[in-house]
Amino acid sequence: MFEALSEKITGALDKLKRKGALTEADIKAAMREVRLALLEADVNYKVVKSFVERLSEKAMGAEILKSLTPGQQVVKLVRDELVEVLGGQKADLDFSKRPTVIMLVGLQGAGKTTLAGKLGLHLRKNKQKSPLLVAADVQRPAAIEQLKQLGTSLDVPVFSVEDGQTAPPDIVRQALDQAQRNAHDVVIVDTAGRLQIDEDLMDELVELKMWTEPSEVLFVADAMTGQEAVNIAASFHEKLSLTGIALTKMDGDARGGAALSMIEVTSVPVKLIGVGEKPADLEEFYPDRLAERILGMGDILSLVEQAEANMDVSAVEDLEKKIRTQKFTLQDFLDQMQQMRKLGPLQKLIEKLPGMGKIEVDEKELARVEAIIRSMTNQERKMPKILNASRKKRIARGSGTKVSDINRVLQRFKDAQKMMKQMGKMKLPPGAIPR
Ligand SMILES: Nc1nc2c(ncn2[C@@H]2O[C@H](COP(=O)(O)OP(=O)(O)OP(=O)(O)O)[C@@H](O)[C@H]2O)c(=O)[nH]1
Ligand SMILES: [Mg+2]
Repeated sequence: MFEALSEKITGALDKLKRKGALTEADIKAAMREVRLALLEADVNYKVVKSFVERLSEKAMGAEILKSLTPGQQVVKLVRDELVEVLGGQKADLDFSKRPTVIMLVGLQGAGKTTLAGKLGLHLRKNKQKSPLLVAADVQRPAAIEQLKQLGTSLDVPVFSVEDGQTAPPDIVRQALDQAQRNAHDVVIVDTAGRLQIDEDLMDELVELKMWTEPSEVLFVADAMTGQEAVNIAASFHEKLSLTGIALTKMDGDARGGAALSMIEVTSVPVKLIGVGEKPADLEEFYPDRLAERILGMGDILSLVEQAEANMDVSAVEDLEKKIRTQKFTLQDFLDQMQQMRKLGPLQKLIEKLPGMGKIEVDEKELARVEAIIRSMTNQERKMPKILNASRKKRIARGSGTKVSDINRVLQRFKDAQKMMKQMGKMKLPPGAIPR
């Protein structure tokens, strides 16, 4: 997602960065490329127009052109303007009411039910909440079963009524009683989707909203849909006064423009993003991080959060200590690789690292590295210096590789060590966003 956009925009801006001094013509040329990149990414043309106009005006300012680093300044402007288009500040879910009712609405197949499960898991695991999922999609019999199975596998309780006649508002009312009895502080309501937005569906949702007074009405939108998503979002918003958007399938290869346009057109903030089919593939949405990801500045913080949620925390702390004290060994390298595997496909992780968006992960190569380290003795893992020619030959035999492969791994490890030394010296206050 956003890869093509990211590539084009960074291309245009890199040209600016390389130049010492900038002329108005340089900026105009860059703005033209930014404009094209956005249009090609399927961003609504009106949104593009106002975006580029705002940007050009600021970029042409005398202080930018005369500054010592005009290219950098323009990049910062683009970043700031992108953050604005993406909603500006991060918008949190509102948990002030108890129970907090979160209603999920949207078109058929948008990912509502999946999101209900993901959100339930996220709130239980990371926010110390006690969520209750409610199956208020009575259109499809299979829908209730889908949510029940999801809830069971995630250890999040599901409320349902399967008599085939109770209407969604009644179901939700009963669910709220249940929530009260069982001390659930969040109630997540999964509603029925439709292929087309029809009056009946809307009326049902409006009624449901009236009865349940939800804290959040989240429009679940498939990021892969094109321009028409903008109008659909607008009409849902008109009827239901949405409080947020949840963009799903952000892991797909959509161009991303519809997502950008939806935010700008409805002014409803994106609060959550779905980045895969698995229950853990949910992230809170940070406009600044996505803007920086689009501009190739990486998304280290989401990565760190994802890592913290999935990794063994003591192992991470341990690793951090080793990095700081520079005692990182090949054994740690191996342990770290195993921890990384727990985070899922490496490609996804790598894409979040600054400047690494284009690197392809070679899983075979990783397996080779692992095999090589496994063929070393403990002492060798701690002190790779002792690896002489005969030891290397033994390891090559043991791991089914060549001595040149081993040298390459050792060189990489040295590079990693060097990088870690530098990281160890960096001092960032916790939670600081590197700009
Ligand atoms: N790749 C990917 N697939 C997703 C994501 N979220 C949902 N899906 C898939 O999208 C399909 C539809 O998801 P559902 O959650 O059933 O959609 P829904 O909105 O509840 O659909 P209806 O109940 O029929 O209206 C499923 O195959 C999901 O696995 C996501 O973030 N990434
Ligand atoms: Mg569903």
